Amino acid sequence: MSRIVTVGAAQMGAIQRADSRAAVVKRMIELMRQAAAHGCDVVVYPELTLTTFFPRWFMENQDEIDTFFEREMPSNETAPLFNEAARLGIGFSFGYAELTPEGRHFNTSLIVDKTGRQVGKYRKIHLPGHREPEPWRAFQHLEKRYFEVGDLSWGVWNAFGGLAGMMICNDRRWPESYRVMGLQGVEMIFVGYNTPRHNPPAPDHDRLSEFHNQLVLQAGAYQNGTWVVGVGKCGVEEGCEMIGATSIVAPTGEIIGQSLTQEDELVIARCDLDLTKSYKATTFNFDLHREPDQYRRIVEQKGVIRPSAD
Ligand code: CDT
Repeated sequence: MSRIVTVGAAQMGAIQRADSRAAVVKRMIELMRQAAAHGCDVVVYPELTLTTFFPRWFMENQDEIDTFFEREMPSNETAPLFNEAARLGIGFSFGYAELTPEGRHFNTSLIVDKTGRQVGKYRKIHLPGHREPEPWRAFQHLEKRYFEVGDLSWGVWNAFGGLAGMMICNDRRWPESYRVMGLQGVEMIFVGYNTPRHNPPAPDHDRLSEFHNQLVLQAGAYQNGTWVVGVGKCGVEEGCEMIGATSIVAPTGEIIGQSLTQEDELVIARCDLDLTKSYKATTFNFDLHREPDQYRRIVEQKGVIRPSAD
């Protein structure tokens, strides 16, 4: 038996601060049309797709910060994307900065099914970077300042004939993100990212940026018997270089599709959701082989031991 979902991973090249939402949505629609022409069921876009990666800039004026946030979804500016998807009969997932009616700020992503229904929402939990500006950096990473920690945990939803879930960028480096969805039987995880090549606090990691991206996507897929679709916003955005390496990873842990450029590029793969079954039923049969009592026991006895600062 097979349950094929054809996925289009819609990598996006740089989006500058001066680029309008309308211009970005136009690029997204172009990739969506390519995906539909190739028979894709779903097209997946990066984290914070609609704007430049604004946490690289320190802004004090909340009105200015809020210009990067969406108060409603769809809005007048994003409606053309939703309308085109409905016309094409294609699902999609993308990230955006969400400002709720209560004034809360989240780094959010959505799954919209082929009928245009918003089936799933996720708010980023692992917010990297720092809260206070660090003037020594050429580029800030102020996610902790501009967003609240997501309050929805990691759900999974019936979509595209299987169980789909989401995480956002830095979440992919943490095994807990995959495992919480793995414990709910997830079969396909969508993860958009904006990953600068240069990591100011640890520049010795820079040469490993793509390797670490692949490492976590592949390990997360294999260890949870799930497909993982990792989609980057990349290229040189306002002088800041970000990695591409958009990848579609099978439950085997193998990368079966990967981008070749640092620009808008669609990576397509036919993904059989039934390939998840043998991993979930054997090596990673959680009911049979996980030992949560033992995981907890030593931590409860000793507490969490943190490395010293030096
Ligand atoms: N957007 C985002 O979460 N970016 C972070 C950069 C951290 S630097 C290691 C990421 O994990 O890719």
